[in-house]
Amino acid sequence: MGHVIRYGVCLLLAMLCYLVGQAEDGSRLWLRYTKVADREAALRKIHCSLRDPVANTAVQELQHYWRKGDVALVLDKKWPKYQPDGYRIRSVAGKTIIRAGSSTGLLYGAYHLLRLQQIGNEVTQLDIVETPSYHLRMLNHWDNLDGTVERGYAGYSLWKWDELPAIKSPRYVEYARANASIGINAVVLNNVNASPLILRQDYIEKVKVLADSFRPYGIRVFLSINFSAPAILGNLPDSDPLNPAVARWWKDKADAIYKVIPDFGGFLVKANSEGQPGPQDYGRTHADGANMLAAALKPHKGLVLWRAFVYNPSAEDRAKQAYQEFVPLDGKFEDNVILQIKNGPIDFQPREPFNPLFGAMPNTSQMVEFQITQEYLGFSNHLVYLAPLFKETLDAETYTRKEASTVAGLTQKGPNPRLSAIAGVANIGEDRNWCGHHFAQANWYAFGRLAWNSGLSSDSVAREWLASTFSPDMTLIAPLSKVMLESREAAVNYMMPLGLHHIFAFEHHYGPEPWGDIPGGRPDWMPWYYHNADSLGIGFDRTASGSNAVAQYHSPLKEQFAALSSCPEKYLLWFHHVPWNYSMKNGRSLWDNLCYAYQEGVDQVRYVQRVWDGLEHKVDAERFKDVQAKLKIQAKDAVWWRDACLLYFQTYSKRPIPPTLEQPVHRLDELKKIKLNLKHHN
Ligand code: BDP
Repeated sequence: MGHVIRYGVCLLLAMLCYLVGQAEDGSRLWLRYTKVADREAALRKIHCSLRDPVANTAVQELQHYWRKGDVALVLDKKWPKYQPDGYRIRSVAGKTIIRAGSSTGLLYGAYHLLRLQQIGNEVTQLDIVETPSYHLRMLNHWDNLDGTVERGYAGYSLWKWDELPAIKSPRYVEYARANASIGINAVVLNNVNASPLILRQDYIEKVKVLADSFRPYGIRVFLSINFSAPAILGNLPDSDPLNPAVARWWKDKADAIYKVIPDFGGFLVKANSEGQPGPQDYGRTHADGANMLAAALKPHKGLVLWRAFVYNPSAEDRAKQAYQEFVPLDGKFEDNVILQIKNGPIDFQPREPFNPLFGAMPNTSQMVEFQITQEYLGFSNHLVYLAPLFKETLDAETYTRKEASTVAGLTQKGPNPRLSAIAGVANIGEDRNWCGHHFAQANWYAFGRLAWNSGLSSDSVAREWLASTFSPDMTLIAPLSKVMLESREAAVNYMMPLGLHHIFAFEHHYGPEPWGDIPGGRPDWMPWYYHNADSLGIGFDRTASGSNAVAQYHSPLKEQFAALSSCPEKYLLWFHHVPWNYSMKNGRSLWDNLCYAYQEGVDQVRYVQRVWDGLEHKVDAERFKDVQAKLKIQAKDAVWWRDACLLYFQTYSKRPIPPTLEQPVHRLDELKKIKLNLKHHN
């Protein structure tokens, strides 16, 4: 009898697991292919001309999920050598042929086919050629060794350092597969604020297990390093890059890593930035530091990704400092060093002009770093689709050379045409739906797709993602792609319109705190430093009468940004301190425009809510409810932002909020009391 009961319980549990496994918890991301039944599979052939772990993955994926006839995967020896990830897909006599110069190209071709099938596209008359925009399409994880994630809003880290190397979570492979399906081929595993421990031999053994799990999906592993590791781990007296013992230590370390991870990618370095150690601790330059590491990695074809995110608490405008520090070093970096530059000159704000470093160092390889995790965009509570933000930077014209001088062009065709890269700070954690918000998955997806093809439109990527993740039903895609496309502008409106920036609450960066001040604290960490509101007006004067940051841009941009009349209004308060009564292009005063913008942001979020509510019968109940609940938070937050900013700025402008607009529902003194207890893991 006991047996029977136990058997019954087991059966019940198994059924439950099955049901839970099938539940729409978002864990399947955009990969909702349905498996081909064995009998159907036997009717078509998937043939491949080479065998290696990556090619085997391609074959396996097609075998499991492709239902439209035979496929031949063919290695093309004549494929251009420096575009190994490209492929051609052709339909020939009822068969589909994927040709590529490498097994990774075949894998990407296979995922392309599966995507077309999934979103319901025609797949029998294909002739497609694809070459990726960037060689290295990478995610940067800001994951700490204690399992927390800096600026992570989807739970703890996916990497279980305590369990590794013995236990291999099945999610390592699921993660790799999701990345490969959108073309991501490199990942930095750990936080740029790096613990030196990651380089200890026992950690390298753990990293090896992750690298082994990712390799069949064409993904290489990189590590963030701590510049003081030789002193801390190696017991050397210092970590001076010109000390031969230090250089030796790094060389030995690189050799030890490559011994267990032969395709290791290299090091990402945050040096002399926000308290991190670096070469300047010893009077050396960033180039000295980067080149010393480059020499250690070079024999193994490894790379150094050196971050340009540097600024000191000085009298100089923070927005100018990276340029001042790095431009004089142009041409001094080894050819396996890439300068990794945040999209804007401050710090992943809802909107920034592009970083003027792009194009200002013609003899140095440069790459863009975006933030996919929404540190400054409502964490995983707000629906903000980031493709338009990514595109805004990539498509920005820098005027720094005759051809290909957009940020995308410069980073794709730099001084070393065989080496181009792009990075996004991941928004992934151990949450069932990976990213905290179902729609945040779209930002992981969009980053990958744009890294693959920066020419894609935000709209087409949104539609593709919606079709794969929810349904190819146009009555769902049309309204949702529209709200996704507007969602970033909505966030700018309810947080920081017209070029305002960095008026977040201190440390956690979630809500508004334009009044924020910590007596004695670093000015460049205080909101007033950025908004400069006073009785006359608001905004940061970066023209010649102020910090003159405009001068870092190339003509005609510098003149355009410098003149109030020609400065794009979306950057107005970024570059100018503008009188409250300044008459804007629409004839209204600056103050009234601010009021309208904040209200528009609030209205836009309410519109998203209405659209979403109208789709209840087209979306599974679980995801419908999750998103609905998050939208409620977002709508409330938008009102909070509007009220906090307008009420606070009003203490300077002394002007009424136009009576045609919704009036604040909060009181400033109450808003000032809000202190969220959100942790910031450093
Ligand atoms: C800032 C984050 C901080 C990061 C830093 C960086 O607030 O947590 O360490 O960027 O990129 O935006 O290094």
